[in-house]
Amino acid sequence: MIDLHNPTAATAELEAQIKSDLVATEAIFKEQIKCLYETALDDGLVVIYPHVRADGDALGACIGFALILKAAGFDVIILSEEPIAEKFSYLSDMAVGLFYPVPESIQVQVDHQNGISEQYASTSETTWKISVATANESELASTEETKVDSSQAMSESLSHLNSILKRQVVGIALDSPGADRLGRRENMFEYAPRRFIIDHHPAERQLDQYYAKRTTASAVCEMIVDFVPLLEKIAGKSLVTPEIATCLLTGILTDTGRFSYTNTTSHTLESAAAMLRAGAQIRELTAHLFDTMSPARMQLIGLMAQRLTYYAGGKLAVSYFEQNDFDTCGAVETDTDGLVGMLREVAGVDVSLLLQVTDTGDLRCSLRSSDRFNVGQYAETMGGGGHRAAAGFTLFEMSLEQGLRQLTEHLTQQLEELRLD
Ligand SMILES: [Mn+2]
Repeated sequence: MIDLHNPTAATAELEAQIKSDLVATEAIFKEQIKCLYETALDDGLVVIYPHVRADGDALGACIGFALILKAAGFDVIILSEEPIAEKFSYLSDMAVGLFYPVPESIQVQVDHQNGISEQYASTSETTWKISVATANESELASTEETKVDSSQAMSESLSHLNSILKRQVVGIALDSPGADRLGRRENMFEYAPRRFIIDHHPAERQLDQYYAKRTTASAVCEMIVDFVPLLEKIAGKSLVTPEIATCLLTGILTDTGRFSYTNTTSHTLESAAAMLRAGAQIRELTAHLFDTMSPARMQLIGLMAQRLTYYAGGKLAVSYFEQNDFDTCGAVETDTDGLVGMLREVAGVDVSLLLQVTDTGDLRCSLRSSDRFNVGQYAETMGGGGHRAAAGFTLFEMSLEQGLRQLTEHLTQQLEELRLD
């Protein structure tokens, strides 16, 4: 039964919260814009960082934002952990020359000595040292390289990355509360002379003058939609093209499950409406993002359904993927996106858990819940994070059997303690 109780009080409360959140983030956005104009207009480079395993929101926000900043006259690049997923190739087509996946073999290490942070971008054969004077943040003390041996391509990659980091005046993390979800690029972001964060995840991280956090935003793309008019005012021209609108609508659609999750608010719909007015094609996008799946994904759904087990009297649904399932099905990473949500859709299920054995033998755990159990909080206790209704974490060096046993016992106990009826 659908419970259509009178939600007047809750609605008023949420609307008031959104209103005050918007005022707070607008103040931060203005600080960010001021900083961009003060530091990044001439030779500086703005470097945008999506989180690892970037999803539709991270990619849509990074590419949309990069195009907006470029239109406003800034030099900008997106440093990504991995190449763009096939499903989002229409986004990368818009960002030719702006999107740079850091080659997998490159690591950046940092040493602190006498106020100098030394970054080492290295592969197994080569180490390049990039010295940055933190005392005078805008100035590079020296750059030297210790080159042992490397292929031409790798040497070019290192030199490219080197020049990006040397010119970086502002680093911007989107859809991630800072460095902790940036993987190998953590140091590159942390040592940007100025760091912006635009994010909608609840996080413990200390707020600062350039950290815009709005947990009432369905997606970071929704936040970028609010950023644009402030920048347009200073730039003195309109900046949103149909392409940019498509990027930003992508994140709103994917993070709200096309306007169906509890994070969908009146402001979300207004933001989406603004993108439609700017030329985003909603039917093409939803058809591509939601109504099309690879044969491999259908095979994975079959495996997931076969292995599905219920616990806690049907309130907990659990399934898993083994390491060789991907090869067997010919699947790629994105083929599992959202599958854990499908388990949650079974009538009576409050929490769903999907385990996946990774290439490195770790256990990736994804959780979804009805709004009666906070999986974000649970994931945090396991070293991960997320939202109330969608979260995840990784158990390192744990076998599938062990992980299944521990997590189902733990979650069953917690669900039973809640005494949901
Ligand atoms: Mn997001």
